[in-house]
Amino acid sequence: MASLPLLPETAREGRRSSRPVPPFAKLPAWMSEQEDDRGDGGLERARTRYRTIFISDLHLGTAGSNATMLLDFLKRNECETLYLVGDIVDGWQLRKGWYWPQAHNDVVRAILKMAKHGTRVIYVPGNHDEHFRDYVGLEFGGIELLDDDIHTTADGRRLLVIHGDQFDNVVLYHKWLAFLGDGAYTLLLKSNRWVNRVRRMFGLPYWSLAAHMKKRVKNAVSFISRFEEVVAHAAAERGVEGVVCGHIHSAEIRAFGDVTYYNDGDWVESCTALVEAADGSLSIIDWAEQTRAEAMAERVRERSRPQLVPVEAVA
Ligand SMILES: [Mn+2]
Repeated sequence: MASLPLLPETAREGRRSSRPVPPFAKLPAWMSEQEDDRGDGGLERARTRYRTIFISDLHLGTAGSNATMLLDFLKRNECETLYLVGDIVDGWQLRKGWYWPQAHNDVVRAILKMAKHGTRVIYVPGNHDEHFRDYVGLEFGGIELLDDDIHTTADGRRLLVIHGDQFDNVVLYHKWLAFLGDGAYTLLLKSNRWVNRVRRMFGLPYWSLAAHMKKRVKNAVSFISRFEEVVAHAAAERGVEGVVCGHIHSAEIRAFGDVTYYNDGDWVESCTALVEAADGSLSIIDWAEQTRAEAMAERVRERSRPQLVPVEAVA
């Protein structure tokens, strides 16, 4: 049998330039190294570079997680340091029943890939992934696990990075604390973890401040502002200029005296992240809102593009 004729050099070249074969066949196409060289609309695919990105409350392993939206965010943005500020994987939910769609897997792989390609990834576990708290100080696949951390911004401010569940009981018993004093405050801070450890032992679901808040819609606003106050107070006690947390699924930047409170929001109820620019300024990105706005702008551009009339039609 005759061997197949070799392709002429030019034809082979042409093939190669059209679409290189990604080295990781199993990874989603956008995760391949050559993605940006495809030349399909350059600007559209350009990544925004930040100094730091903070995300939390992904709740992977639950149906409520907007993993697809998050994948799009991770694809379009890059950073020197990525902080995972807790409730990344929902261990409490996974215990009840295994729910792990492909998109959730892709998020984990995308983060691991960022770590592999030079992004410093720091994972500060929350209450829904508190099982990881037993491993703080260790490193997995280039991801550092820490109880909390101090991040120094480009303009030299020190920010405490912590999930925020540590303050649940303090928030709840806020009113009484004025009478009970500092000892009670410290005790409440410690008790929260134990309460949930006992609940876990008895197979009870995690007691969630966010869920508690939603049941009392009338009081939700005061709950949120009380949480913000309590966290900012804790940051002031630590002598830092600011605090970055998650937990209550409510993105915010708010000044409390000398301390700035930052909450990076969530990827369940909203699709928000906190980002630090090269100059050290921080802002909240609402990815759902941003993609909506971009889609609208694209539609307007399409409409205003001059219509080409074929020559035959004119004749
Ligand atoms: Mn939480």
